[in-house]
Amino acid sequence: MKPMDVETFKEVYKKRFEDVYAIQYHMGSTLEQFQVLGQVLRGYYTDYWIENNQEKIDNQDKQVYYFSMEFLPGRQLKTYLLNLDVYDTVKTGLTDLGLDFDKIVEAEVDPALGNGGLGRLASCFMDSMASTHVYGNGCGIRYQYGLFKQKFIDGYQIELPENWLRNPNPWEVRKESKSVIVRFGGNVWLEEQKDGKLKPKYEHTFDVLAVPYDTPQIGYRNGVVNNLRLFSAEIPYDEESKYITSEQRQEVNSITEVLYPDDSNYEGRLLRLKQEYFLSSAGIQTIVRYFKNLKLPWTRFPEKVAIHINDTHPTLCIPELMRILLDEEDLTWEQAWNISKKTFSYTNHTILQEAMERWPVYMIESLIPRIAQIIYEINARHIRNKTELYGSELAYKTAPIQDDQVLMANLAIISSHSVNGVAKLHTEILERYTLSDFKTIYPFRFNNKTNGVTHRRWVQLANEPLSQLLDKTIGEEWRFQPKEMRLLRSYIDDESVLDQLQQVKLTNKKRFAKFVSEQMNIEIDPHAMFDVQIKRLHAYKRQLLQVMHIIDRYLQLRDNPEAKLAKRVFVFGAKAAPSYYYAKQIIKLINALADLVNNDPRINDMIKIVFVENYSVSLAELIIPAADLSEQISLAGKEASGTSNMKLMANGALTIATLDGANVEISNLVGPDDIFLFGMKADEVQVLRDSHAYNARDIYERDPQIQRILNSLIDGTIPGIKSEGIDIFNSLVTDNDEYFLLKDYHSFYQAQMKVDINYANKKSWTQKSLINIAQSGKFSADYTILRYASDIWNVAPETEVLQQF
Ligand code: AZC
Repeated sequence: MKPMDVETFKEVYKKRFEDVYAIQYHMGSTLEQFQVLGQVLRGYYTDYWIENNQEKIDNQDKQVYYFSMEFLPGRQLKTYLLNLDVYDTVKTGLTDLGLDFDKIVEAEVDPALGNGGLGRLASCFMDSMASTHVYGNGCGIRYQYGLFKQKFIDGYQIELPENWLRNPNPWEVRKESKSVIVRFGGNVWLEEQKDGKLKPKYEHTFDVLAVPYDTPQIGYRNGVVNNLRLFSAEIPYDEESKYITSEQRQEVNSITEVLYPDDSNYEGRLLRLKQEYFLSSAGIQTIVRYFKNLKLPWTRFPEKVAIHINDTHPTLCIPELMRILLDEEDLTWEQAWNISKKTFSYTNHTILQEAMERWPVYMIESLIPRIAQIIYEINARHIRNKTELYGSELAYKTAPIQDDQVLMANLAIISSHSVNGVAKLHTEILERYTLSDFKTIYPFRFNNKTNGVTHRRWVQLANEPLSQLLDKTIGEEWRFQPKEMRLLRSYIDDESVLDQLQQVKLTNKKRFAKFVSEQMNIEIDPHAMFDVQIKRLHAYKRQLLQVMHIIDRYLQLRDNPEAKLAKRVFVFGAKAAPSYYYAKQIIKLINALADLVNNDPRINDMIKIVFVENYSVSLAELIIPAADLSEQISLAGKEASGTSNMKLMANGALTIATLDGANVEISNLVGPDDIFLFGMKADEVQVLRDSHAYNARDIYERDPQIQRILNSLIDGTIPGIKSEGIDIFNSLVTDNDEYFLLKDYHSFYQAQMKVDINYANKKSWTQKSLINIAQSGKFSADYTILRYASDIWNVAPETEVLQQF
């Protein structure tokens, strides 16, 4: 890449500032300073971007299209600077100019175009594809409002709109000329053509223009620039007159107005279905247009294009491609089906039944009638073929249409060539239980791809002190090859490295403590253990188990302020889906408990609770480097993988965990001494559930420790909670504790006591922390992407690049 020196940067920056704002640069606001920096950088990378796009066409390299309804990119500025290798130049330049680099960084909005793990994974993957030379194109929706902004009022979660586009976004490029029309509703029928072929005819359709906005995805110091394409719904220009009423205009705009704020429950809502088809159709049309430019026969489509479906949300891509191949390109069903099957692959991210998407057939029929016809045909052919081979029972059980509903996972599985889970245990559960019928029919279709995270964002940028220590200790190769972090292992007895590692942690904890003091008015001691649980609020993730533990400690300390317990700061970050009443009650409970505990002089500051408002990628970047303990305590068998577990580990936090999701792999990597495991295993949970022998009330009645904790929910110990305490109590005792908190509590408590004892020994704790950091490189999303590339997409980059990894 062409080098950029500090002096030139300063000149360019000053000049650009004056051109844009007609004032001197130091008179501008930080927002203006950020905007100009964005423009300067754009001038720097667009050459590569143009070159890359041209190369794609010239070389006809196979393209991967990653369809996701969610991307959670976080702020882009630092990633661009790092990956373009101009981080130091720009930082020094701006500082020389008397500007505040950190403030400028913070002026960028953090686009919350995702709910949680799935969206963040998509963004890590975008970064990794570019960095490993995989030609990957993200396809998503440019929601005008991202995930709601969370506020706590009187301890309750309130949702406010998140207008992330209120300021111009310097990275995106509107590509109006690449817009396509997406057709909804109306009537469709098949009409015989002169040549005897049947072609669909449409009337009274509702047409929407899908306008792409492209954002570059820059590889790490390698000159690669990929593309993230987000579509926005607009009124077609030449159809302006057709949309006369304001309701109709609103109907168009609403399609990409807001991200659906849920990560688990998909009750049938028309708007969400519209969004799914909008993305699928716009994306597929764009791909088809690209392929047609290559002037190759259709049979070669799968050689040039791989389409990945991130969870079932974009599954309508499949019938949409079929529609185009059949209706517009005149292929036969068999030809179209063959092409389509070789092209699509699908990742499953959950086994929670309530999160498995189902759409009533009538909704699909009225919203996208031609697509409904194609799904019927896929269904009919599946049943016919599979009945012949496997008998009708299996054929019907795996069919995409059941009980007048379209089961999106079934549609995705039967129409793809690859189905993967996101951690070893998750894939095993899919194969053995959730999707076992499919496994019988398609034994080779399933594979595992354990999730990963990008160390560029989560270590290099979020944790500069640690990165510098790594450079100094093991050299810089880890920045390209995160696996090389394993070299740190040999410093396990090096007092100086251990001391420095402690200093790094302390620095990060002080930074977070400052934020907490300034923003939340809570004083926390950076020498206390920072015990962190950051993830969406969901019953299966069991934030409530941690709440029980905190109440337990609090009551012990109140009885005996001298009790031998470690001083801890409990950090929570979590949003609850607005309609998820129980999760919102738990939020209120945590806030009420925080009020009580943080202000009770009797316990001597031995416990503080910090529940950060509006948890986001940016907050994660602040919290994770400061964490000592990572809480990964979901009921075994429920968390598909988890990714905060990997980020926290990479930043030297020790994990307390059930053997769930990727925790299993973390545990195997670090060994039993460097992780705190507890609780039932997934198969034990299964046996207990199947036996119907679980009796939570019985545990409550016989177990004084648990009884005392639970009573505090209903006896006024925690002021401020009213019905919440009673409802939560009932969920555990009366409604038999669906997620087995009471069953796992003692084992959890003992593990927490072991954590306390271990934390008291600074040296051995730091050694464990060092092991965790050293082993975390294996969870680099770069490796995960290379496995997708070679096993699923068949686009393994040149051997030269592979050897690097
Ligand atoms: C999440 C899973 O719950 C989590 O375990 C996994 O690590 C992550 O996907 C990435 O694979 N699922 C979601 O976030 N799901 C949705 C619909 O948001």
